Order: sequence, then structure tokens, then C-alpha cells
Amino acid sequence: MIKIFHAPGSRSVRIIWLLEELGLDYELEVLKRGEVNEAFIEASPFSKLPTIIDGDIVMSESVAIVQYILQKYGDGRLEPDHDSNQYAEYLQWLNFGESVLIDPIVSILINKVFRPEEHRHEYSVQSAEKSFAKMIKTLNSIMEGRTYIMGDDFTAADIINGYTLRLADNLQLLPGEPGTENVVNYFKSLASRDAYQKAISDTKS
Ligand SMILES: N[C@@H](CCC(=O)N[C@@H](CS)C(=O)NCC(=O)O)C(=O)O
Repeated sequence: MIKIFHAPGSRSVRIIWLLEELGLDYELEVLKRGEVNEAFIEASPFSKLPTIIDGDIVMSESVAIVQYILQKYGDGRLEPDHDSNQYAEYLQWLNFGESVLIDPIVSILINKVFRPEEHRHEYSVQSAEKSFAKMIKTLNSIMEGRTYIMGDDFTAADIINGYTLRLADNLQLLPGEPGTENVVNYFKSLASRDAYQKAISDTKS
């Protein structure tokens, strides 16, 4: 069974969400703030979440973990056929959510939440908010007429981007201004999925 090192709200939500969508069993090891977890330190030398252990396999990059799980256990679900033209577009969206869309969000989190107040940098927050707003407007045009990021079918690219949009929503970066409705509705539809709800509840039901 796949073991997931998890902390509430962290990117490990993506992996729980994926496994819930696939109906696969998993074991959660929830890290407690301020407590040293030897098994986690051994599995994740850079101390990053998510980290998974599956038999002899140990991994800790969320997009790579998604690809690994789909290849090993997906039976073709939640991704286009690898021989199809859509697969290239899917790979691009799968990476976009972690490589591009999350960038300004991380900057905002660092400068609004994580750093002590005296080290926060207001200009970085403002420029990250601008950059995020610009990306959302572009994404909004792309989402016109699409239910999911690949069109009609829900894929794992929605999980990667959906988690990123959750962070944005938590930071009130998705207030629903004109020109962002498609993205807001897209996020709402992802957030209403049972598997997403289980993933953010932090316990398995
Ligand atoms: N690109 C990595 C990022 C992993 C990452 O930064 N995870 C955060 C939690 S969401 C973390 O472990 N932060 C703790 C730290 O940086 O020390 C992924 O997608 O898995």
C-alpha cells in the first residue's frame, strides 16, 4: 500500500486527492508540527511534502508522483492516451500548475504569512498579485467553453492546478472579478468533488 507523508494543507493534498479519485487504498502518516519524524527524514532528504513510499520506491515531487501512480495503477484513467495528441497538452498543464501558476502564490505566502513581519517585502507581494491576476485572465480565456483544463474530461492536470487554485482561493486571490468567472467556476466545480473534499478533510473517512 502507498504510504503518504502528509501535513494538512500541503501539496500532499494532491496525492490524496488522486488516490481518492482512483479508489486506491493508502496509508497516511501525518507530520506533527515541532515533532521530529525519523521515517520522514530518511525518506525525504530535502524535507519536502509530499513524500511517498511504495515498496522500494520513494518519491517526493508531486507532479512526478502523480505520473508514477497513474502509470503504475491508473489503467489509463485520468490522463489521455499516451499515443494521442492530447497527451502533450496534458503534460504541459500537469506541469503548469506546479511550475508556473504556483510561483506568485509562493511569493505571496512567503511575504504575507511565513516570514516574520520585519522581513516581509510589500513590493514582492504587489508584483506577485499583479502577475497572478494576469495569469488568471489568460487562463480565463483558455477555459472558455471548457469544463476541465483539458476540455470535457477530468484529468490529473485538474488535480495539480486545482490544488494551486485552492491556495489562491485561501489567499482571496479569486474574488470573481469580471474576466475571471470561468476560472472561479472551474475551481468551484473541482472543490465540489468528493475526492477533493476527502483530501482536504485531512483524515480518511
Ligand atoms: N515541487 C515540489 C514542492 C514541494 C514543497 O515545497 N512542499 C512544501 C509543502 S507544500 C514543503 O515541503 N515545504 C517545506 C520546506 O520547504 O521546508 C512538489 O510539487 O512536490
